[in-house]
Amino acid sequence: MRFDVITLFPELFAAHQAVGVTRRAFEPGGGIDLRLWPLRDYAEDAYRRVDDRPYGGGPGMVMLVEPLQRALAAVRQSQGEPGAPRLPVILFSPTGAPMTQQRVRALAAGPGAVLVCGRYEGIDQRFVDAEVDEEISLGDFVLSGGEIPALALIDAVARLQPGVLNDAASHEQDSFAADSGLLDCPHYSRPERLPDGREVPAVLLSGHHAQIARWRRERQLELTARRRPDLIAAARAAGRLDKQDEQYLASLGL
Ligand code: 9D3
Repeated sequence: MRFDVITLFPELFAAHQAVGVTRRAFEPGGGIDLRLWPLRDYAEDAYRRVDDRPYGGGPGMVMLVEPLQRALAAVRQSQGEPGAPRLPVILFSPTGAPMTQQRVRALAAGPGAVLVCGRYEGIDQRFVDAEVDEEISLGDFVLSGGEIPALALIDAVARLQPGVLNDAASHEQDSFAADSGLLDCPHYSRPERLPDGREVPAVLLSGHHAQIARWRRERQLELTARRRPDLIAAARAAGRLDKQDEQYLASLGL
């Protein structure tokens, strides 16, 4: 699959591609062909201007339509091999719909997308109206642009590429991944006892696999009920809580 990123700051994307388990996804044959399109290269005036003041007044600057349109035209031309699908254009914007693992999974299964990273107060609405298929937000907090949300999406898609996570089961156990819809349980490793005396929960050292599974399920239920009651409601509505789960939640008074 292919991601074409239109951005004023292409250098932000280089470090991510170079590190960690996801690095493989960006190597040849790794599943993701990531191409960067520096928006400043598509400014045409002598000052390489990509923004201007908003009509109607007010604070901040607005990204100009024309450099964005020229950059997108260059992306489309590069995608123009016969039979190539027309990739959707995703704009990262604080007014977009929240990113979800469901959306990440769907993108990972598709041919890719053109990712447009906004900066300043926003983008001229005429570009959005004419060219953008979908607007995505990273959440209800204020960033200085769409690059970090784009990186978040690329990272989430990269780790779903075959061969990136060697252990297929770790996908399934992720918070929000297909099955439980509950938050993950706590994890422990060596040493069994820290110098200050704190120990690993005994059940995890017991070798009783059924008891370990039950303990983990109860930790998931307790953590999710306390921290994300919305996810408990969703799991309940989807029929993902059994009688034993409900009894345990009732015993917590949650
Ligand atoms: C007072 C209006 N502000 C909206 C909250 C203006 C504004 C602030 C920050 C307009 C754009 C931005 C830059 N942010 C993004 O481009 C952005 C973003 C974000 O700020 N939060 C979460 N997700 C995203 S995706 C793109």
